[in-house]
Amino acid sequence: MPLTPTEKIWMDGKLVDWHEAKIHVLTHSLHYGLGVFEGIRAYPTSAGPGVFRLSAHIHRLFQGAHILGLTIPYTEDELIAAVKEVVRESGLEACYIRPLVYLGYGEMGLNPMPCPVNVAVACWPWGAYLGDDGIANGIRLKVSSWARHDPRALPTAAKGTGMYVNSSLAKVEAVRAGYDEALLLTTDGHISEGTGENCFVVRRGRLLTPPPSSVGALEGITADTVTVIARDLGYEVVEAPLRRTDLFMADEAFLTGTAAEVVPIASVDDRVVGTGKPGPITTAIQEVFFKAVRGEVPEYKDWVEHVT
Ligand code: PPE
Repeated sequence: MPLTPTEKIWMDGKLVDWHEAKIHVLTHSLHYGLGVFEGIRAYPTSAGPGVFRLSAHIHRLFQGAHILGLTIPYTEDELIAAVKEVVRESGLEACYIRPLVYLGYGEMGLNPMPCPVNVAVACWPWGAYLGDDGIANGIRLKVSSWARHDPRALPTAAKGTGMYVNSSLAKVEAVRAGYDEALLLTTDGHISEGTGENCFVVRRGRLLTPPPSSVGALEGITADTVTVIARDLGYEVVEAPLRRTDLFMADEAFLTGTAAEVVPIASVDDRVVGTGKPGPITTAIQEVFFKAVRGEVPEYKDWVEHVT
């Protein structure tokens, strides 16, 4: 999906033309990958674009920075305002929003402390991450030969930029082998997460998802959204350690993420999951999710944060 430029990118408090939003090649994070980012979506609502769970995403950005030892030189409210400004400037009703905190130009070497902490916020139109067909009919998933990095080696609770090398390795392997997405296991063989999504399994009417902190998965905001929706629909949702065979034996399974949204899993390692078609619980959750993000569900309207 090639990028479609929008008008402006927010860089350290200023709106810069998209094509002028440049950094020096000796930017610290470009070399060593110490940075933190977010992925947020805005959806069209009856009151203009609404940013879905904006405050929760900005809060996670600050928590990630705290974990990585980075001090963001703005408040959460200032970055919330920056996101709203960028979305307003874009004139888009629906977009993907990318706040990025990185170490800028200053010194080289592994001690990042002398470098300035810079912040940028961009947005652009981004369609279905795993394809419209994936959302409607399910995706083909492959268990990766790459293990998810151990939380003792890298703090997986932070959405750290350099940590995505692990996701990219897995994604490329899966795509080259003809699959839509990769699923990463922990080094001891438990399901962790997709390259950019959390994983849910449905068995005997119950939803199961791995406990993020023990399997090195990100605590997904979409996973939290889906958990609330599923419980409100009357389903039990539990965190449980899962292995790949739990996917083979599942009645239904799906992935969740801001970019990916809610995507049914049609097969794992060429084994059909359930009937191979999106199951009734997945479909029911998808239906409420896509209404909630558009501000169409009264009990979830606080999740939608308008930009004006
Ligand atoms: N795990 C990982 C590793 C991850 O990157 C994401 C989001 C999630 C789980 C789901 O989290 P949440 O968005 O809060 O539900 N991945 C972001 C980046 C994707 C990208 O290609 O870049 C996203 O979905 O925005």
